[in-house]
Amino acid sequence: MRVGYARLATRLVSLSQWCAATVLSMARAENIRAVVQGVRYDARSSFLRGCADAPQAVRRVLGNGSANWCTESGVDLSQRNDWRDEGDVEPPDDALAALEIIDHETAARVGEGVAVLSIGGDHAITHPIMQAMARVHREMTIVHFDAHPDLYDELDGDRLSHACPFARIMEEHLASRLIQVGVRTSTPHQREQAVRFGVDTYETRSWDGMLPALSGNVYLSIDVDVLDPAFAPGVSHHEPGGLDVRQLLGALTQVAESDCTIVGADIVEINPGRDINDMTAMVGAKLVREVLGMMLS
Ligand SMILES: [Mn+2]
Repeated sequence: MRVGYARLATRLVSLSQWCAATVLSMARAENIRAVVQGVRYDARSSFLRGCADAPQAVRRVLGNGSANWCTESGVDLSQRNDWRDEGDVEPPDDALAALEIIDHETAARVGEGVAVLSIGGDHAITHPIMQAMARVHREMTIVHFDAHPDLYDELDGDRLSHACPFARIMEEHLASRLIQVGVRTSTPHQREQAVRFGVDTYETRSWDGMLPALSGNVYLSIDVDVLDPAFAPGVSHHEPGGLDVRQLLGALTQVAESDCTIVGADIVEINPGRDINDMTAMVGAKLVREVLGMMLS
């Protein structure tokens, strides 16, 4: 029976690889340049769960008629056929199984010329997403917006916690450069980790609003708690003293105007159970529109 299972497993892997290749070639045939995926996973959250409901909350306000589908620079996403929403990835709570599924699903979507925008989920999802991205794209620069550096070696014994993804990403050399913007909670341990991994850190207390020059392949990871809780109350970890939405959009504009290619992005840690009148879901929706517009420009 063992041989039988092994053979079946091999066939399932071949089948899934064939499906992934087919999806990719279909995407190319249709000129799809960006896809959106929801990642309904919040089991690695250290404080509160609820982020798994963010993809629906963001999609609901994107489609409820309260705003149009134009980016600030005038790209009307409702008139474009070069992007599509591929629905949700719904991993089980088990960390290793979840990582494998998120990696696998992302791998089926990412390609040369096809960027993937993920709506999280807690920040743990960025590690398996980057595993999939790194098999396609070399020498990626991550621009990471967050109140927290998420560089813990482990938190409460969990090395796959949402507080650890950037330690795992840098250890596995999934990116060649990590730029962190908006950090205002770094512990002595995480400061050591930042030095160890050569992180380029722009702390909120001293940031002048400027990003360093960017080139090559860029991945954007946006934890919405980079914003002040006044502008985005619907997150698990309120950290006062954060950016306003315009400062974040200003930084994204600098990325858009630099000589780089945005190969992927995630918008994570929105917790609808903590939101007030969809304020934070609307911030998420705006970020989806702006980042999609950047991917398609
Ligand atoms: Mn955070």
